[in-house]
Amino acid sequence: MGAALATSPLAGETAYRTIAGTEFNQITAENAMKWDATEPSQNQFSWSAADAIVNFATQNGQQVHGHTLVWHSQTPSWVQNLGADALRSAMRNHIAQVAGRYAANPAVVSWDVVNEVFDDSGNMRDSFWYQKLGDGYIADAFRAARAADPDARLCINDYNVEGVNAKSTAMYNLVKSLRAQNVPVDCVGLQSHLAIQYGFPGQVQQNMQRFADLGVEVRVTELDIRLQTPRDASKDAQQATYYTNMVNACLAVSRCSGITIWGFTDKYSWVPDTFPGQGAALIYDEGYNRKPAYTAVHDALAGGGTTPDTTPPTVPGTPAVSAVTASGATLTWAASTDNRAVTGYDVYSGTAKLGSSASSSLTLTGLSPQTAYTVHVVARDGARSPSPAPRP
Ligand code: 9MR
Repeated sequence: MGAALATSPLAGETAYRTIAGTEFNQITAENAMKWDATEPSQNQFSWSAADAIVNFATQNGQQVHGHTLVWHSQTPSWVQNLGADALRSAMRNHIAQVAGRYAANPAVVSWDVVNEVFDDSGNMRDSFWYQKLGDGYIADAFRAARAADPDARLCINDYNVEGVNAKSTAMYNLVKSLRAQNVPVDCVGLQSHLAIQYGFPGQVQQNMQRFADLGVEVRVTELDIRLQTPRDASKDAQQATYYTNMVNACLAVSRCSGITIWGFTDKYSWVPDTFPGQGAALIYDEGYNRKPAYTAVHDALAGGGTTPDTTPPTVPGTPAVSAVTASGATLTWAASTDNRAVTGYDVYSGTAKLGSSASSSLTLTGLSPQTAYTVHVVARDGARSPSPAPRP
């Protein structure tokens, strides 16, 4: 269980240091290991903030996930202004110096080698890296990182790749193709900057599993779940459910190696600056009090450990049908409840599964025209114990 840490409160606030040092066993530098922090001018390296993170982890028996070697953002203009050959050399040198500095340090176990190489549609991002070097910079960066730190797990990291969607499928295809070319990609980071008003992404567990089936580790690397401020009890509860869902998805996939929250206190979060009117995305409030989201994460982890979950979800409500077309229909049902969390629903006709949904509604397509269907809905929880006796 990890957290991203910010340099200034880590240096100056006792409450921040205490929670950061005791509640998490892995940390990520929120900004201190990025290119603008570590190599602000060419070949002039600045290690103080990055070292502070690594030293803090060492003092507290924690691991460090390095973030990030090659990114289009927070990269100084001197890098962006280089020509192709000089850019390639600067990238290799940066990776050699930054990953190399901590290669012998047992605390530093992994690196985000490249970050956010896709645009929002799942095409290659038209960054200065791509414009000058083509997509070959990705394989090149991984090989340089392997050479710099042969023992570190090397990751590719991105946002909006949590569920099954066009962008995560592009990521899947890239990782598959890199590994087929023996490029040393060991893990995929699902950033997971979620928002309760946009719904929980569909098929997170299935998405993690398809990456796992390629032989790579998966990690939730930057989890936060924002809402439209101010908080209230109902938003807090929905946020807590989303945290539970994310932890349960990871627990259900053996190659999901952990979860890092992007911060831990609402006092320090990138969200309000980037999305005005939104925030409160983390598990502690601004006064370092635990929120329902904290309890959700804690209980999901405890439940996934020594105590098996033997309580199935309650039976979902009878599905109501609407929007009937020649070959489709929408089903909606009253949600199940569960002692931990409902993770999804499956819709059956007899023994045939017609579809699955993360929410209490599903639009069926591809049905036979002029045909009556009798369907029932089954709820699932994180232990994958289905709800009792399907209800027609
Ligand atoms: O949280 C980081 C914030 O303090 C920085 O100003 C910002 C600059 O781009 O980067 C934030 O962290 C990002 C992370 O490095 C990569 N994924 C998205 C994160 C949120 O923007």
